[in-house]
Amino acid sequence: MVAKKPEIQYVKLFINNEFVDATDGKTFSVLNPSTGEIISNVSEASQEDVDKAVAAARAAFKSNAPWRTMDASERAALMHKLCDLIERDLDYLARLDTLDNGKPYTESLGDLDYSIKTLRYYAGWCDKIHGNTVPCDGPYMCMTRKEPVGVVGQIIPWNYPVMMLAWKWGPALAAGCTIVLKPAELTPLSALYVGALAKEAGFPPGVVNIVPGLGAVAGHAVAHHQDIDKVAFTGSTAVGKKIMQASGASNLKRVTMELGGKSPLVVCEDCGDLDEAAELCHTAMFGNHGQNCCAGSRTFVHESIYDDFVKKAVKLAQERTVGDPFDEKTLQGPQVSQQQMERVLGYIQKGRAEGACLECGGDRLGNKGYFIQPTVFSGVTDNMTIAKEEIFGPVQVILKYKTLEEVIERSNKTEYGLASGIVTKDINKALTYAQAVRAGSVWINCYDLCLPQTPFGGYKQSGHGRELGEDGLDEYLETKTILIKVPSKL
Ligand code: TXE
Repeated sequence: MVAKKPEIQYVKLFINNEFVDATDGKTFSVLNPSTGEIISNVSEASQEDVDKAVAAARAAFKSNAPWRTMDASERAALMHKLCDLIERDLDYLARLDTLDNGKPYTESLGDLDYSIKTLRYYAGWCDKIHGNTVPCDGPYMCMTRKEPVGVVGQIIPWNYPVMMLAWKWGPALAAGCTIVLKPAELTPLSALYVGALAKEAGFPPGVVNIVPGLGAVAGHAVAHHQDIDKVAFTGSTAVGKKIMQASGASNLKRVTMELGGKSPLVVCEDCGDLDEAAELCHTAMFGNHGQNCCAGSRTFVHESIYDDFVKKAVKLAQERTVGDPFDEKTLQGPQVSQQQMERVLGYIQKGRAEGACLECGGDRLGNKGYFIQPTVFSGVTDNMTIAKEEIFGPVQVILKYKTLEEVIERSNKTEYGLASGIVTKDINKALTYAQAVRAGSVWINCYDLCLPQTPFGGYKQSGHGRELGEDGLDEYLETKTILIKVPSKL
């Protein structure tokens, strides 16, 4: 079955529950990565527009504003209502992300299902955010209160448009913050539609604001804003560094960020079923066209099973169906943009030039849209560029190792530390690896499980702070200490 292309409904900035043009009337083009054609022109937020969105978010955060005086359980009800509306319009939203991002329709549906679960998980937290009573020195009682951090700026990427919104909105709304969201300029359409649903759900004006625009303009304005209390960012490490600097140069806003990765996935000699292991590594790498921050992008395979594994990996890559993302049979659509496609092809070129063995793929597919053949490299060594840098495309890099000790050391020889995985039947080996690897997530006999309940984030240059789970909520809370003098200590 081939899903129908959606009609576009919202292309303006969403501020104070209204869709408005950019102050200077500017727009930017959003392209269909399957064809390179323009889908629509979207209003482009300037510094002035970001100022307006922040002012709306600040007003909605005032202590007497409806959002601040409403019961926490009512906040939860609003979040559930938003989820009900996303469920109602699931098919439309999935088609929107497929058109805008190029991901297969069935994957867009999966992203939405997971986004709803994330928002509902955080809705459950709203009235369970507790402080403490603290036994303290002297004739005092002490209690702590958890309060929302305030107005938050959220800058998200294009690889999971609705899902990244849900990861950011869930904890922020549960905590009682107000939001200025800057979606990626490549994929702003689904966020704007969810903005309309938030209004329909009954969120007061100014609680969520959406300012599509360019990173260097709208993103820059959010990162440098004097009246934003926290910025949450997902994107490249290079921009992450700029955002930390912007915080230091402006108002020391809190910063959390989830950045790139070069995650090791180790297949041990005792992995059990090699077909299953190859399948797991294939999905870990090729899911979302390789455009996944925690992709298993360094596949380490034990020397005793290396050749057999490579054969299976190549077969899986060759069988992968690449094509129209609206076709339900498609597993891989186009890369998100021409720039990303060229970047990935550049890495493939480097892999060849530096002596890796190209087992299959390696080229662009067709001459319309941004499709790339699923590609597998064997004979890769740690010093090669494709083993060190994030490719962010459908390119599997297979390395050979001998001992557990060696693969631990090599796994950690990276500036990143987002995720990792190991496939083995030996629990001691698995737990040795899990303790030694310097990464925010370790998946044993599974991969890429980012569940709403479990914290996710990076060591080293893969980021600061955590998203999801209770840890993700904490990042949107301040702790206030209240001390009360009592007549005597009892
Ligand atoms: O990312 P950018 P790009 C990695 C991946 C990819 C590479 C480049 O390796 O190949 O980054 O992708 C906003 N101030 N990841 O160029 O530029 C931008 O508008 C404030 C990993 O698309 O980091 C968008 O909303 N904001 C990643 C967001 O940052 C700025 C997901 C991400 O874009 C800005 C995406 C600025 N100066 C890419 N410049 C992951 N961790 O999942 C840009 N932005």
